Amino acid sequence: MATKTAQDLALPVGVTLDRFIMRSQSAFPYATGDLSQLLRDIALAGKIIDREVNRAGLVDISGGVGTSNIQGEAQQKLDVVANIRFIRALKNGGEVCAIISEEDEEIIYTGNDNGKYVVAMDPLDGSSNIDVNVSIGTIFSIYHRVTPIGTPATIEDFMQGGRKQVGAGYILYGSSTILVFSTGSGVNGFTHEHSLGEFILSHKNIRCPLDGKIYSLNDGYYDGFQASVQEYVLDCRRRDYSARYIGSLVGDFHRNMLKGGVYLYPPTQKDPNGKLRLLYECYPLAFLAEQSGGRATDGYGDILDIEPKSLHQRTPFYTGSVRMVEDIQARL
Ligand code: AHM
Ligand code: MG
Repeated sequence: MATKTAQDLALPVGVTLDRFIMRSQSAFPYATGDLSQLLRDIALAGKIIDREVNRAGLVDISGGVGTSNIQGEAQQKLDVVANIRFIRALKNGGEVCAIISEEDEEIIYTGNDNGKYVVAMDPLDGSSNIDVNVSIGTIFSIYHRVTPIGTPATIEDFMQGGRKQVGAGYILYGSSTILVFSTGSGVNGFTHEHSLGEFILSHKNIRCPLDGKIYSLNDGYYDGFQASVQEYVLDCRRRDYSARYIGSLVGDFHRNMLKGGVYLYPPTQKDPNGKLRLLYECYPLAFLAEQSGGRATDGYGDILDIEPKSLHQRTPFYTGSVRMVEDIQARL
């Protein structure tokens, strides 16, 4: 267990996100206050989506909207709503010049060419769980733009590679709503206190256990996995590991980061590059994995070292406790 520093002990019980950001601002990269404001904007978007998610069963906003996203998957109404809300919050916030989203093929320009940041996001991940009251999540990744301020952003701003992220995180809409993020000095989680309308620091300096006994993958694809992955799954069974798979990446990742475990989305016969998207699913979670002492690989090297080639590219993904990820990687 991490030893408490004098600064830890000085923190009052119930630190709000705002206060935490204010206190740690000097530790942020590009500590000008803009990134702090951007995190506040993301938190606000999270609260708005949280409200929509909680109302989903009450008003007729869940269910397919009849369109499909660029990957050809049925788009749920709530995905569309979350996408619109998130984009609007970032536009209004003014810190972001451009966004890429799982729900949009092209770069979205916010109209704020003076914004210093670009954001890659999956506004509502876990689409198969939206309609059935199971945890879903928002994932985000933040870069400092590389193109000149005052000009329109370009694809170059999004093609910097995972190690250039200045912040990343997710909001998990589960049994409670939690915002988890890192700006490069550890990972912290803030639980939404609905009655106060505030995110309160609830998971300080999250550390992913070095080893674990939980494995998370879609066992239904077993026959389509390569032999080494099949062998790993058999070993997990022999070792009496627990199989836990929600089918919402954020939920599976969150549990494994807290309890120790590994999440796997290997190549399958159907999806030879895996299913998950590098820029707005794997990079941000890999950033959090490393920041919490865990690991994330595509089976060969660190996810954060993969050179991006296109906005919506996919990659195999193995992430969680270091020893478990290394065990898999050694077999591939
Ligand atoms: P989505 O972006 O359409 O929601 O897909 C991503 C989700 C992940 O949250 C989850 O881990 C995975 O897809 C589940 O896929 P599968 O149903 O193939 O196991
Ligand atoms: Mg997704």
